[in-house]
Amino acid sequence: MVEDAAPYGPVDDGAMLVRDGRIAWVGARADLPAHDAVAVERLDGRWVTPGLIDCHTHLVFGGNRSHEFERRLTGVPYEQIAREGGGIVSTMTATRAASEDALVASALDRLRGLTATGVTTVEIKSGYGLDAANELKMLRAARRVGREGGVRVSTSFLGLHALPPEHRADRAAYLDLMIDQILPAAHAEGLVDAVDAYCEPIAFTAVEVDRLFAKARSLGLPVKLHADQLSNGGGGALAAAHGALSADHVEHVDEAGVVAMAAAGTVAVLLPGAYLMLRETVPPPIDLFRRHGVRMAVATDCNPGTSPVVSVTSALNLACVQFRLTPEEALTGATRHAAAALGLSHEIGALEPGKTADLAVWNVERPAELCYWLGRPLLHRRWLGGRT
Ligand code: DI6
Ligand code: FE
Repeated sequence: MVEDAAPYGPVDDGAMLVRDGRIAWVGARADLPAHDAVAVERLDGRWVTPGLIDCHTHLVFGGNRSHEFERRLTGVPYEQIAREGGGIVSTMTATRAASEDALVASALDRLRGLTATGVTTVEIKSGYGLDAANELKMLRAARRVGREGGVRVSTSFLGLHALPPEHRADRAAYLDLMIDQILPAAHAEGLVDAVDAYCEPIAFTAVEVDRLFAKARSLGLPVKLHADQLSNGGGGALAAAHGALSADHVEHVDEAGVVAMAAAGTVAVLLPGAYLMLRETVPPPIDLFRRHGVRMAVATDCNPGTSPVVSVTSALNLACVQFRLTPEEALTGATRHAAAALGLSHEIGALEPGKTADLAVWNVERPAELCYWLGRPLLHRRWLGGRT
């Protein structure tokens, strides 16, 4: 399948030439140019897509929060658990207690779910360490997941995720620490590909995020934002004002925010797993995104609190069923538009000459099946940079 301007842009009876890990040519087999291929792989008529891209995850963390899941099912709200010192802070405690090796091992275990659903690139955030040693530990673990897990990893620094208990009486000191010390230190170690923040009444304010993003830009780092998930806090517009790669969740973004995102080219990253788990009832404004030409990506948001989802094809299903995305939109959201959300459009996300040969080969008869089955294994093979 060649994903081009048209939906899917399918090529029937197609062929592809891969050279030095990159796509050299793709098209109909009848048009295959003369070549000196050293190896030929026959895919027996199977569908080929770009390797899927999970552009928003918190794959590295300690413990899990199934105990909070049980409480929430009895009606206790997510925000209440967070305010009582559970939520992100409970995962912080488990993450601080875990060694880097243990974090890598548990993340690799979860990663197997993602790669089994065709993922070749995964974004991984910090944000459960919330102090210098543990934020760096998480980011180093994320880099190792890339080296040891057979995927490309893009990291995001999420120091402004929650206020840790030791700073409850001194918020300003926490901001100084994260923005002026830990972010630059992590960046200097080559651990940061982008900077993210959680902008919500239970987390950080627009003014605080503004300061973080100014620092990120002074370091030359792109930004993205957990925006307008539980409430409309102007997060979409804030992200756009900073030229953010993406604004994520965006259930409650208003039209002014959507217009600003369109003008800035900020991708709307939809996270239907979190929407499901939190039993949300206000879906993101899909029609506004369509009308104003905001690109939509779809990701798992894999995290222990609001989205214990380790299957990107399940996220595609949930985006279609809950948000009424078309299967074409959903699949584009885990390929071309997910690449844009990571600032990697020049490298991945489409089957085009020059892009890396990150491919997923599927046992399906129609591409819509990738969004239709819920939990059925569909992957035949995966290629990363031209290698299975
Ligand atoms: N992503 C996040 O970072 C927060 N919610 C979300 O969808 C909090 C995740 C958590 O509760 O651990
Ligand atoms: Fe998230």
